[in-house]
Amino acid sequence: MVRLLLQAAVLGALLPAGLGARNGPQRTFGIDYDKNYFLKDRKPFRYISGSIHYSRVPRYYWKDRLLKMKMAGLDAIQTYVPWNYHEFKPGVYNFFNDRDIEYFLQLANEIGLLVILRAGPYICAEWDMGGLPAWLLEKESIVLRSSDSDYLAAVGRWMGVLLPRMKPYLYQNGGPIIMVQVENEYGSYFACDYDYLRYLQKLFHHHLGDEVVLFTTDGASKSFLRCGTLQGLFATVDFPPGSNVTAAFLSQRSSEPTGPLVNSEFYTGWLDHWGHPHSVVSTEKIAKTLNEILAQGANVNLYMFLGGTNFAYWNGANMPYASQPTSYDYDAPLSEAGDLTGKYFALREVIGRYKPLPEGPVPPTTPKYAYGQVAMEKLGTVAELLSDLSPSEPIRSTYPLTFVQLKQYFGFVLYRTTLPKNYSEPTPLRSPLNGVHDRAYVSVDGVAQGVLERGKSYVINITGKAGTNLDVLVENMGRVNYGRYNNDFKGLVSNLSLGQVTLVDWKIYPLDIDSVVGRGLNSRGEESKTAASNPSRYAAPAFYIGRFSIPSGIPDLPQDTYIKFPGWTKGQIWINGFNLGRYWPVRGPQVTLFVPSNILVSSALNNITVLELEQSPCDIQKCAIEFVDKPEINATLQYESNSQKLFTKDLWLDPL
Ligand code: 6DJ
Repeated sequence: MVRLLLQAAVLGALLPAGLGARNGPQRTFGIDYDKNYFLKDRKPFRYISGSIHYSRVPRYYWKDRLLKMKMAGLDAIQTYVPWNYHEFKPGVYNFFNDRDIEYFLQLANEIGLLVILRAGPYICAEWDMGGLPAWLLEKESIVLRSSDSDYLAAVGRWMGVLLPRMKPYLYQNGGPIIMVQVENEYGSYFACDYDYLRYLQKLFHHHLGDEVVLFTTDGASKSFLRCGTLQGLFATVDFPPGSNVTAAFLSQRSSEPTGPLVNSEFYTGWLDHWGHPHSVVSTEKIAKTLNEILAQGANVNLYMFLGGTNFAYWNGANMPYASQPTSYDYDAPLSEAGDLTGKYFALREVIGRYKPLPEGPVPPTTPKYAYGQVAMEKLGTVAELLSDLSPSEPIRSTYPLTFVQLKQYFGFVLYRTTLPKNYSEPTPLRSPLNGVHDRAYVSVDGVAQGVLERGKSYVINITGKAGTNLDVLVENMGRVNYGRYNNDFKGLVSNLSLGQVTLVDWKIYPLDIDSVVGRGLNSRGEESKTAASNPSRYAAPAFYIGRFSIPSGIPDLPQDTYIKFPGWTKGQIWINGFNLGRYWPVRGPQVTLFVPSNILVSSALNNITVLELEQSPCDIQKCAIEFVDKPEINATLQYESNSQKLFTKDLWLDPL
């Protein structure tokens, strides 16, 4: 039986430039179930692919990274489409600039890379809420990734926007997309809802046509495949280096008795969490297993070939709650900054044993520049700048509201109430139900008192006078991206108590920091009182600014760089309004942040804005941040005692 695509290639007139213009025989892609391989243009085909997520690489660098992937000998790239990256609010879509997936597909096509599209709606991927938009949680009881009618309606609307945009890029229509993945590791999810998978299958075919090859990916064991697969969706598996390759593919055979063998995620490294050691996977181990996979004639996707960066607030988290850092370097063959590594050349060599490598030079690693120190000065605390950061009247509520209730999905919200009486003795401020999602910076009358942290710190002692402001600035550190706790509400999701009293009558200030920083945050002109009055290790969350120019007379500047935070503790940083992400050098393992050159300007001063949440060096001395030319994402710090156990591959056998 040969299921072959016979889509007529007559859509040329409807297609974007460069696609579909080919005359000649029809382009087809399909599966030969008798001969255990794919068929591309009716000929046997096996792919070697690599993952790159366009949402983790600035558009400016897409071409460079894709070229390097092509030169490694890859036939294809695999990318996820993060729904929440494109539909920030219901019905408001963004496909521009760094979100211009169609341009990314055109580049891949021009470079001669095929594309395996992982369209979601759920993607996992260490991405906020596994790519699902947080606004889905406006229906509090929604069962995500199931046939919950509101969930399906939202999925239907989104796919009705996304998939018609993707259709011209299907291989049979002259584009690079050979296969489209439905959902992601659905067999690891508790719901096991076949109606949901059937709904997606129908929806995808409706928008993409009947010929498109749809597939699923699940952990390589029968138990995962049971709920992850469906008749008509081609079942593939994922497994790490060091696996018994034959046994892993046998598990695929339990769902697909014939057809090509496919490992859709062969791990070149692994993910990180703040406070846990940086993951490193040995090149030898990867090369050995990759060789075994290729020797079996199997298809493979290297996850990640280039990990990139969780800019802004896009990182996800795992349970027990541990959020992922800004870097998604993944110890991949191309580094976060796109640098060529020893792993790149070793894997290229293995690939070269099985197919001719493209001729010509591999694009070189982009140079990095150490711009040096930039003096920073304090602008004011969040409380002092509140009228800029939250210009509307605060929302008043007896009990705290969540981010979703406030329709603010990312970043920071300030919850303010007043002390009901005098607390001259230290009194416990408690989050009895672990309801701080995810970190709260507490001040009384502008003086920092300490930090509450989800899963870690539920109580701090505070003092203060009746009627003074108790400010609780809550940071969303990224929504859980894997397992049954995806519906991750943020903010104060349950009450706080002070002594025996439940705190009530909150004024809630949603903070639109990104827009304000984009326009330029100005000093209130008041002297900050926090520094002098509080000698503790915390200071009230505050903004700092600095400026620097790109040196003149040096060719090829601006270049990429890394930013370091000597003496700083934890916060968020923007350069020229671009949100680079979170820094937390005291927790590690990531110490420097990648700064791509495209956000820097040489024609004017570059503006740096830092929101330091705990303690900056500025209160005690002159302070600076520093641009260096080497990344540090593997710092040796004091790690948590259970750090080795968190979310290792052993969990494959024990889904959350
Ligand atoms: O498909 C998932 C990827 O997006 C598979 N995977 C990767 C990425 O999240 S952790 C890293 C993971 N799955 C969870 C397995 C638990 C050990």
